[in-house]
Amino acid sequence: MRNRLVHAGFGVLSALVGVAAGHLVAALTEPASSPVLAVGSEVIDRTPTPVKEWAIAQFGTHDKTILVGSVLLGVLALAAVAGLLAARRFAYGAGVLLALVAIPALLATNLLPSVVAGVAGVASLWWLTRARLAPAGGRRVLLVAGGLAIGALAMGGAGRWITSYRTRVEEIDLPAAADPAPPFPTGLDERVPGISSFRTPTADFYRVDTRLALPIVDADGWSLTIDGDVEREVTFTLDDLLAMPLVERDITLTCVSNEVGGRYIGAARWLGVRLTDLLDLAGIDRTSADQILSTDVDGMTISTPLDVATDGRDAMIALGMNGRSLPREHGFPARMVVPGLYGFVSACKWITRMTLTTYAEQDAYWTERDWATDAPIKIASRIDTPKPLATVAAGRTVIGGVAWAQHQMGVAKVEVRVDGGAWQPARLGPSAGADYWRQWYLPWTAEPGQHTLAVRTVDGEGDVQTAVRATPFPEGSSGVQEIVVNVD
Ligand SMILES: Nc1nc2c(c(=O)[nH]1)N[C@H]1C(S)=C(S)[C@@H](COP(=O)(O)O)O[C@H]1N2
Ligand SMILES: [Mo]
Repeated sequence: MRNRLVHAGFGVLSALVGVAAGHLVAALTEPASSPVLAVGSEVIDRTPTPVKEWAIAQFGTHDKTILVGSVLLGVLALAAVAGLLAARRFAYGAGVLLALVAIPALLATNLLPSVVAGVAGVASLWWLTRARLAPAGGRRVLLVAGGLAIGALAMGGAGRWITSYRTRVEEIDLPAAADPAPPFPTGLDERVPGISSFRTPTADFYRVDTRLALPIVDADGWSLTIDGDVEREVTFTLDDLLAMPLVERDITLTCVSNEVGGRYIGAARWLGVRLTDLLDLAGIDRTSADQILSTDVDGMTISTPLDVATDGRDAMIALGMNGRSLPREHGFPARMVVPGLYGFVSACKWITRMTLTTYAEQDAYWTERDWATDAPIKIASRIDTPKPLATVAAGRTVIGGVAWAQHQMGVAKVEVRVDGGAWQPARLGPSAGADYWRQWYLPWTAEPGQHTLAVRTVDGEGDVQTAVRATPFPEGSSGVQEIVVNVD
């Protein structure tokens, strides 16, 4: 038994050395080709939509960590088997390890990290197995295993450090906007403790990416091309875009995967080039094209309805976010932003190409997965304070949160219901435009006991947020958020 455990351990340690070596080589070449990340990305792409929805609902923003962890656990389990087989005949164990790295080798765009992982894994296994057979094997094994463990830690750590160094924020000098946003009003941040900041700090802005590794985009080598159904194909460098008149707008971005009361929403000040200024330079044919198919530097695609993007709203190719250049996480150096449309049909990050085409001709990433193609953001509202199931001191307190009705003339009214009573009008924070969310609060004298709080919003056209529940798939969640709080 003990013998078997030792050999299983050899397999696990060898795999860890291989994974770490692969990660280091990927960090130096192409981070997304790190063997575990390459497999993880493929799992994401192949996961059926309902399972993905479930994972997002269960694990929220930790879904990626859980996914990578599961892939790693699976690899280590098979590596333990490889270790056991190697004890019988080395070639069998080595074969299993090589079969394991064959998967990322086939998936990743760069072979090298997987090849190095395979070589490092097999070499480690061979070394460990040989050490055990040597006279006074026990001590040799300990030495070799210790050395390999330290090597794996060092390589993994170096890989992480190099990747974060290479993906660090690169500041570009942003010119002032030719068409600036109005002065940003002071929100309720100070007055209502626990409410969402009127402007989401960039570091707290939600993130949704299909890839596990951030792409490394070199600002100097980057360009944006408009092609497809256009009079002339045009390509812009970053300097070309920076030389054009820039607009600055306050826009609230929302993810279609946001559940009622969820956190996949953020509000920022964006600086960029008007989308129509760019499309005009290419000359678009509205009689044929009906979608803009955006492609990012990794080949990920997002479709946007052409008529919506060009109906006069402030759609832009954004280069700046909250007064600085876009961070890597949010699409450096450029992304699309279209007020009123969920991110998955508009907000392409790391954008490098916009192809004018039709929905009949070409499918984007989420269209292939049966999500809606035209997906306006639904009117919604969220209670930030008190938190669900919180215990609140009896007496005077405040219920507060945010509400959004992007582009539908904005939020006109927010109403709160306590214990199923009448809808009471909440007080609204300042407006930063119809494309931006609005903070709200309602002073409340809380009586001891358990209470149910609900919120809904009414947009500028008089449309009331529906109570009818819908899941995020396929075109966004709906329903009224209801929370229970205890008052002491
Ligand atoms: N290239 C690329 N662009 C993308 C995505 C992505 O996975 N890859 N996710 C989209 C989705 S679903 C949303 S909601 C927004 C999120 O933008 P954020 O991560 O900056 O908040 O980006 C969109 N743009
Ligand atoms: Mo999204």
